[in-house]
Amino acid sequence: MSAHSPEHGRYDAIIVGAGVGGLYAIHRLRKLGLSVRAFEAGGGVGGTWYWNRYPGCRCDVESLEYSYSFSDELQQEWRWPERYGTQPEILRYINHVADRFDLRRDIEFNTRVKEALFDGPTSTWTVKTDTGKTATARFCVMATGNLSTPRKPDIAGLESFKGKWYHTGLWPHDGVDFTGMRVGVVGTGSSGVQSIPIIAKQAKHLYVFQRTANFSLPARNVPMPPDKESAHKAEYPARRRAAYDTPFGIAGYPPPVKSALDATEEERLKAYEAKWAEGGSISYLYSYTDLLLNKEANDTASEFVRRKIRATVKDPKTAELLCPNDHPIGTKRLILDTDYYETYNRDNVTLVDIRSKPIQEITPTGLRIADGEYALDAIVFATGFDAMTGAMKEIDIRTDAGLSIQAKWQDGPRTYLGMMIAGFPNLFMITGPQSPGVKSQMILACEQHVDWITDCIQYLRDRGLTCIEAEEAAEDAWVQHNNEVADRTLYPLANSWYVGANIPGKPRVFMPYVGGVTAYKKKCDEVAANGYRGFHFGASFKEQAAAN
Ligand code: N01
Repeated sequence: MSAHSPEHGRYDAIIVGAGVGGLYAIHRLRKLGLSVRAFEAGGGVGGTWYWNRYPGCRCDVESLEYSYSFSDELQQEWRWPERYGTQPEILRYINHVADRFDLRRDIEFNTRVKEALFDGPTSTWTVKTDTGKTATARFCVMATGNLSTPRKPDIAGLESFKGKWYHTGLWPHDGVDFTGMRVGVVGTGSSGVQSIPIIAKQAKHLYVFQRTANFSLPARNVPMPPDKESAHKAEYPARRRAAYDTPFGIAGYPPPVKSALDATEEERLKAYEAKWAEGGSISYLYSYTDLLLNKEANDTASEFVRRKIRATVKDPKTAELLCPNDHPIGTKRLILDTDYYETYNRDNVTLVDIRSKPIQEITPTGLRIADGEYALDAIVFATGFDAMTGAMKEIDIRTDAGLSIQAKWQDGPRTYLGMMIAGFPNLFMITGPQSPGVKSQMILACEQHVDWITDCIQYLRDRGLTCIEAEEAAEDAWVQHNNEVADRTLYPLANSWYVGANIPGKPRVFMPYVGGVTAYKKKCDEVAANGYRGFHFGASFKEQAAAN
């Protein structure tokens, strides 16, 4: 079969996904002289920003930070119109990057990878797509994203509903006009909280079905101040480097210096008030050193936000329902909003508590909970994703030694550095589980992984090596380290998607690395500098064991 034939292509590297990570992987690996092919399920580039087009969708990291750093010309020339990028603006930027670096010619759109099989003797991966194509490559890079497998809840009767229903993560491209409709939103995570104020302005009546209240802070979005932009751009390279020396991969926030418990009540209120006025989640969590480590310290920050909710929402019963009380602030993704709590003061918005009265069924005309039926014309599921492992497990990833990702990860993900998996040679993940990815600035995280992967492939090529695989012992130690680091924090206390709590039956394992970007990058760099310590070159361990 000839190379690049439509039925079966042979490449040096296959990349699964053309979001932020996949695009940069195309760019870097191509520069290394590799032939690459990317498969993308969507009809365009952008990954999460391609799919999540719900009203109000906006990044919660400031746009001057949430952008690629690999091209100084790009970061100098691109103009971000607002403090936080909207979904359309970010997608426009990603499309610009794809065009500017001529990335599209190596991408097959509307093509979902269904299977990936590793062949030990030839050290190659063969992938099969839902369009009937196969492709073979030495390396396979999974740029499949962490929040890319939308989950609508299994509520009885949905198929009988006569109105329209939507998932925020699969939003129609031409938008939805809710004018004059009775709309139900199920879910109050970031997607719900961002979309609710906009939908409320359109709908005749909006019912928000809340199971768990979440903490949200005001984003304080503004048009980009020209002086802020020019000051940032004047020191862009230094700021990008500085970002790696921060826990969340975002520079510009002075690190906290003392415990919340060493401050007086008055000092704390002043500090929290200033952060509340400034807007932004990192800033708030940076108020004190121990907000994510000590429950008593955290209580002070959590209670401050609860007081703000009570002061904002006029109906005391609604305000109390909106006050989170089952997790410390910051242990679930801290949300940034525009007018979220204020929205509950509108006459056309009703908060419905489905914790005490769970949803029973969806009927042809609405949604029934324990105390009656709510008549609806449309339902929006802002119910989240099978996070971090969902996209990988949707693909049938196997080796000829009989391993499958489904079996290997049945009790939770196991990786070395969140980039490779013992037993799966030459398979790289961009921002995989047990890396800081979702707990950091995602574009920085993608760039760091792609740079590391590119250097690793260069190392192999320079030495005529064809295969690299994580050692089981190194993986075990990394998984243990991840758990120990997480257990020293308050994160495991929350029923979050970080532990898979939103998916019934998913093993409860804390998945992101929360030891901070600085420590993580240092570890990755040390591993590479020491000849890829913890990795084995050559045939798969399993095959070697079988041969001996
Ligand atoms: O999803 P979520 P999301 N019945 O999982 C509820 C990123 N993001 O799409 O908490 C009733 O956070 C569920 O209730 P509970 C960001 O990292 C970023 O909002 O499980 N309710 C919860 O309220 C974020 O964290 C941005 O009790 C059900 C909600 O649905 C991540 O994506 C914007 C239910 C799901 O919340 C995911 O956010 C958007 C059921 N059966 C997203 N099942 C920005 O950059 C679930 N729920 C700003």
